[in-house]
Amino acid sequence: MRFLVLKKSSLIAIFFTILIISIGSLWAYKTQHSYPTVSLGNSPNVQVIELVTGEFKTQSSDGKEIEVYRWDPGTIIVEKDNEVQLRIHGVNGDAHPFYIEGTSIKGTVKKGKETIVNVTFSKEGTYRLICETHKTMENNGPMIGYIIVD
Ligand SMILES: [Cu+2]
Repeated sequence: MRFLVLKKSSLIAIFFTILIISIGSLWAYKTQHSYPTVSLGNSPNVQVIELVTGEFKTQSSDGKEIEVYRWDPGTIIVEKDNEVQLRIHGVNGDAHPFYIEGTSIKGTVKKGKETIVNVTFSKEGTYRLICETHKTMENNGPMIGYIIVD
């Protein structure tokens, strides 16, 4: 009969190696099930996205004021066929009447108020969230956000 003889220090090293691998696997498994980029509402199936209306302001070299309103974040990514809730907080600008291109969704975001939009996209693509008041550079825009449905 043959015996495998191990030193005590080898046994300790093997034990710690197994322990570190176990902790690593557990950590990898847990992070796989977390959602770091979106907040989830009451229902785990609803993708809740918080947006604000922002503003950039500066002066050109000849002293002219340049101003642009923006949706922030300017680009969001959502899942196809998934219920999405946009919570848009009005910060800069009094009112932003908007629509989402390719859908029947319309609304207005007012300063100090929250506008909630529930939407489910059944087709993949890039949809534009457009403010009707600030559509172009001449009108303190383009206040256009991009919704990527994947
Ligand atoms: Cu606007």
